[in-house]
Amino acid sequence: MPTAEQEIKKFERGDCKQDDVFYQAMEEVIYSIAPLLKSDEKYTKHAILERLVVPDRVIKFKVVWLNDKNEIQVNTGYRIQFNNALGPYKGGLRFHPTVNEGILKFLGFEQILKNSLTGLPIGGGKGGSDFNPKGKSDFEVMKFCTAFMTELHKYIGPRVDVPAGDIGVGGREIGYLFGEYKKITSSFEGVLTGKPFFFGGSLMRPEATGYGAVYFTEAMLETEGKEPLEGKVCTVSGAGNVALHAIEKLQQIGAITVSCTDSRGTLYDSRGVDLALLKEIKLERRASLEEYIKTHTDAKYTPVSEYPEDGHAVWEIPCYAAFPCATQNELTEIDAQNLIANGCQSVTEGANMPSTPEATAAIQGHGLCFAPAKAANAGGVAVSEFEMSQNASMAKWSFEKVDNKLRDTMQMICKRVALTAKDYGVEGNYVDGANIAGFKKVADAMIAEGI
Ligand code: NDP
Ligand code: 2IT
Repeated sequence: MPTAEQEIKKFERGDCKQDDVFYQAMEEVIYSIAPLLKSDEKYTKHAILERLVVPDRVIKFKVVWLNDKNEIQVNTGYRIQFNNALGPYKGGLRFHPTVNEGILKFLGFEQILKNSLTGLPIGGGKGGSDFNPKGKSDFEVMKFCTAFMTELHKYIGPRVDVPAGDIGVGGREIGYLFGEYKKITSSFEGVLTGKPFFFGGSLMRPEATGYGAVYFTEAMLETEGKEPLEGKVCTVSGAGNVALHAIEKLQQIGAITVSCTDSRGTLYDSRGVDLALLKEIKLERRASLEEYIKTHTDAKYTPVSEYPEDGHAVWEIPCYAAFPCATQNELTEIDAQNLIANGCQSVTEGANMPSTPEATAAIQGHGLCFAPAKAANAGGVAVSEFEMSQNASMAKWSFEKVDNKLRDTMQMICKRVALTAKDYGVEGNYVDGANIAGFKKVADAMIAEGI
């Protein structure tokens, strides 16, 4: 039986820097599943790893659109249909200038195992574009989304591939994308999730990822015999969909959430952040967090230029629980050491792969609870699947129903991850538990479905 090191060697990386994040995600999974591969040779016999790390298809297309000055703009669009062993391809679209094939491969690969962990019938995919929505007018965003969908519509469908939001893609963008799909195909169907509520969206989808991450953390702390979040100081990074709803749920349960960040800097308000103001600044005005200190003069704003070397100001703030909710690799080894030194007890990944491998090792090595992204942020895609269900049956579920199902799903994932870790001799290691449980279900389906 090959060791994890031997398995990794099979997938020797080339010179392509873009693929670094994909290999980072893949290597973690290969190390985690080594005990499973050792205990059952069928996974090696059926070459599951070799098949799983290659997407079913990578769709890449040109997106040409006109800006407000009637100048022609050109971007690249992608959809990576990674694996549909468990259901239609499912995963978000990211609009950000850094988007490339490597980033989308990492996100799509993670999505396969995350979606598997939810127990719902959804496969894994991801897409997006290097389009930068920042500073664009609503009309420009609409024209870009329309042009993007002109190509994308050929490849998606409610039983084929169902995209949703991610960084830079929220209700506004999903609305424009949906409108164009409807126009081209003359059909009103659940081909995208994260739609605004009044035309087919699910209640709670905007809140789902952030709320779900907090539900997962509550379940994990209880399972690990640690004190609950009530009354505790929490730090959150990011100031978008995931971060703001994590803050909202933390405040609802009585935690004191003192921070958030955006691409320009970090905000620290020791009395607890003013969420209504944050929503106005980030969601309505789409402005910088620096605006906050104009009215809250005793809060502290640290611009990115003043961050510690190889680190981030937000993780220097003492806290009981940390919630990285912005982007990949935003929590480094130095950041992890700061958290540990300041007595942090728990780290929950709201973003996808926000911790570097070195940070994860340090956090786990010091006995902190660590909730990996593919388990902790699965609430978003779970409620996306609830939206697909509602669309298929022309139903509308209440807020309470979706919230209860979300909480149950997050508690179920936590239990499954913890039990799997125990079964494979790595009790308390939620990274290994999530990877083994997620992988096993997809792998068993792939074996049953043949090559
Ligand atoms: P949003 O676009 O709503 O918000 C992203 C936030 O992170 C913004 O505050 C943004 O700053 C900041 N940010 C983005 N990129 C960077 C960067 N390179 N450096 C520093 N800050 C950055 O995205 P979401 O909240 O939806 O997504 C956040 C994370 O959660 C991502 O990792 C995403 O993949 C993951 N995720 C999202 C889900 C969802 O349902 N939306 C589900 C599961 C995971 P600024 O405001 O300046 O742009
Ligand atoms: O990373 C993710 O899970 C998402 N961006 C949400 C995917 C979805 O289909 O709702």
